[in-house]
Amino acid sequence: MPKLTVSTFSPDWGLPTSGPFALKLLKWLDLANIPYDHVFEDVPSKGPKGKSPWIEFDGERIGDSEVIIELLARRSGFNIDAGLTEEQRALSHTLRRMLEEHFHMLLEWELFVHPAGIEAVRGMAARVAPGIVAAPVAAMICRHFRTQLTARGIARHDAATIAAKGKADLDAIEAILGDKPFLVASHPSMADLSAYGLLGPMAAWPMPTPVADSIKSRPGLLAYLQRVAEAKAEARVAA
Ligand SMILES: N[C@@H](CCC(=O)N[C@@H](CS)C(=O)NCC(=O)O)C(=O)O
Repeated sequence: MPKLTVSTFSPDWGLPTSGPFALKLLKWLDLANIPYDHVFEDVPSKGPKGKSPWIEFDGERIGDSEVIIELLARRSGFNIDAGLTEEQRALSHTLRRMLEEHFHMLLEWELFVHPAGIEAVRGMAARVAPGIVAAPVAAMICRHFRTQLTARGIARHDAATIAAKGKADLDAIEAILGDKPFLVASHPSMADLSAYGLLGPMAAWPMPTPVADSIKSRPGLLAYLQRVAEAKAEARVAA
């Protein structure tokens, strides 16, 4: 395999990166046993798609965790969902889309629009733009995401409706998980990596926000996230 460089947001909240899609990608690389150089970059607009994470691989800069994983899966031969039945693969895909396209908006809303999140972003901005520039940079970042979330529709709801939507997603994940170790099989699938990427940061961040607090109040879900975090490369052969 050619040399791989992975650019992600910096570590935070005890995680190797604060970025949900980056956290998912790093866990996938872990399970695939693919070595890489890790670069911390907190300005997503530097990436080829203006979003974090991205990679440099074989002379190319590539954005989007899904596109990256598909490419590296082809090159390495590691397809995390290969052993699943057609129905399990479809469920894994559906859960992943719910988490990455819907639940992600709730994460962003709690981080960039909820007052407790905005307070935390001020601290994070100090890393990128030290001194007196940090506060205006934080305000600009939060405005940017509020605009995006309004365009997507979610930020047009009141806070209680947004929290209810997040809790409904968590209820669905808990119900599908049941007593199983992972969401669709006895080993981690793509859905588990998405769940880890999207729920993991909220379970770990210290700010009191409604959906994050709801994750923290669900011991079964926390134990599950820990299982995904600790899953080893060999876990995939135990299908
Ligand atoms: N589909 C993309 C989503 C990446 C994404 O939304 N990244 C966010 C951070 S979690 C980002 O960089 N947002 C910056 C922006 O929207 O300006 C992936 O899978 O990598």
